[in-house]
Formats: sequence, C-alpha cells, structure tokens
Amino acid sequence: MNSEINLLFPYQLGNLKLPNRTIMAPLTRNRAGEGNVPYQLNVTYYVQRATAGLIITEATQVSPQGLGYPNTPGIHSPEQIAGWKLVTDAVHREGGRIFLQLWHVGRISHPDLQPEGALPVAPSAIKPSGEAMTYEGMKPFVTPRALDTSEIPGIVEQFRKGAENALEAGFDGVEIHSANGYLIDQFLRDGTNQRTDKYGGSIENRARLLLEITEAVIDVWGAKRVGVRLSPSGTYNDMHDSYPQETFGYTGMALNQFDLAYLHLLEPSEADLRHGGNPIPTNYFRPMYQGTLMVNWDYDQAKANAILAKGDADLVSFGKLFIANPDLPKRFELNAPLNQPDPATFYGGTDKGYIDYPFLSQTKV
Ligand code: 8OZ
Repeated sequence: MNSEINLLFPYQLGNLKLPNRTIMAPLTRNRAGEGNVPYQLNVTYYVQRATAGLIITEATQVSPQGLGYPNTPGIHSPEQIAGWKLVTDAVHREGGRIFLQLWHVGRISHPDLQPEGALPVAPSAIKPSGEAMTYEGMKPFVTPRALDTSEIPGIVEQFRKGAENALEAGFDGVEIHSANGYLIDQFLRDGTNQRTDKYGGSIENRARLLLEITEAVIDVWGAKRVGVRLSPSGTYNDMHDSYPQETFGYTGMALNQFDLAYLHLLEPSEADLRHGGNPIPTNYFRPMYQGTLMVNWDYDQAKANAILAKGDADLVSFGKLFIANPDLPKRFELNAPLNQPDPATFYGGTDKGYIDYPFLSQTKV
C-alpha cells in the first residue's frame, strides 16, 4: 500500500516518461476516411486527448483480412501510414505519447468486408453467435475458414508488417490486441480453438500464436515499446474457455519472458458476470506477472486511485471517460465535473460526439 501514488503521478515506462498514469484506452470509433485511412477529423480527436499519460489508439487492422467493421483504420497501406503520421506528428507537437493497437479480427468479420468476398479466417471453423456489422447493416456471422498450419507464419508476418508500418508512421510503440474475441484470443481459448496441430490443444499450443506474434513485433520495436492486451474474463464476441485461470495464468507467465512495456488487462464486466463466466480477479495476475500492469473496466477516479495505491496495478486506462472528457487528467487534478458520454455517437458519424465534447475552459460555470 502506498497511498501517495495516484493517477496524476508520473510513470517511467521503459525509457518513455509518462507525465501521469491516466491512460486513454483503445476505442473503436468507426470514423476513418475512405480506404480506412485516418484523416484530419481523427487528428483533431487524438490531439484533443494529448494530455493522457499515454494514448492507445483504436484497434487498427494489420491487413485487409484483419478487417471486421466499417470505417476502422488500417496500418497496411501507404495512405494509412501517411494518415497516421499526421496523427502522431500532431500528438507529439502537443507533447503527447501514442501507441498503435495492432488488430486482426479473425472470425468477427463477414465476406462483405473481406477481400474478394472470402470467408473470414479463424483457428477453427466455429461460427460465433451474433451478427457482423457490414456496410449494409447487421448480418448474421458466417462459419469461418480454419487457417491451415502453413498459413500461420503469414499471420505473424501481418503483425510484423503492421509493427513496421507503425514505426514508420511515427508511433511511440504498439499494443498487440489479444483480447475481446478477436483472432489471437480465438487461438488462446478452447471455445474457439479445436485445432490438432501445434497451435491447438494444450495451452502451450494455444498461446503459441500470441508468443510468436509478440516476438515478431518485439523484433521491430524492442520489448519496452510493446504492450499486450488480454481479456481473461471476457465473454464478448461469444468467447469462452474451459479453464480460464489456467489459460490466462499460463499466458501471463509466458509473457514475463519478454520484459514488455506493459500487460493490459480487461477486468470482468457486469455482462461477463451475467454470462456465467468464471471471472478472474485482477490480483490473480499481480504475483505472477512481474512487469507493468495496466487495468481497464469502468473505473472512476476514486476506484482507480485505490487500485494504484493498493499496488494491484500500475496504470489505469479509461475509455468512456476519455471519449467525453478530452482533458480528463486536468479534470481529475481539479476534481472538476465530468462530461457524460453519449453512447449513440460512440460508433460512426463525424464531429458529433467525437471532437465536440467541451474542455473545462469552455464550460460555462
Ligand atoms: C467495439 C466495437 C467494435 C470493436 C474491441 C475493437 O472490443 C473492439 C471493438 C469494440 O476490442
């Protein structure tokens, strides 16, 4: 217990000095431009939030195959790299730090979104329940195509190339999206992975893809500029696992070998509890993971300060609060009132609910 530590304390993340521990969580907003290219609207949004200890961008597909939603940005074309460069330059000019989140959705896609109308790929041909968000609205998920063993090096290469492109685009680091039921998470959990090759079966095998991707991305960036995000208790995107404590205990332990920038944990949500998951408390990870732990789930300032003081986490990321409060660290510092986020404008659209939340200085008192 160190009651002096709070969200406004600086944090040394490798050789990157964070001015505070109030992190902007990765947030899908579906507002990239034509060709899934970031543009001026996105620049304004990120620059407004440059006082975060660290910005983690929205999930960004590493390849056309990795796409699963309309208007999410990519990091695989020259235009996308150039678009992201506008964002990183502007955030740096404002004194901020920004990591890109590398993403492949796996089965959470639809032929309408895939190159040449192909089936989405996955560890096993298991259809998620629910619907994909296509350009023509929601459509039922399809049964994905199981990746052949010979295709796995190509998946690792997609992440390596994405990492190289992120470096070229001027980011400060990258986060590997291994959470929320997307491709890497589909490999980790036995509900979606029924493979019989070296990428399925035992947890050592199911974690192999994540570890190979992590190594490839570290080759590009160095370990201290690479984070990994996991959702050990998550049920989102029709996910389940028979032995989550073992699955994620092994995964957390295995990630120790890399000396990463951080491990980012999504904590159990109300929905996960309702779905009868087997939620794993965050302090399960603290003794087994030796590096920096970042946590996320509906924290407010008091709860976040409490977990930092207790020592169960080093950094806290905020989603909805950063959507609605571009100057969140300042508001925490002044104990100022918070703008309320409007869920109707979370996904898609333009300025409204994206770049028009007022700063404190614009708030009438
Ligand atoms: C909300 C809508 C679409 C995608 C995630 C990337 O859950 C997402 C996502 C969230 O990690």
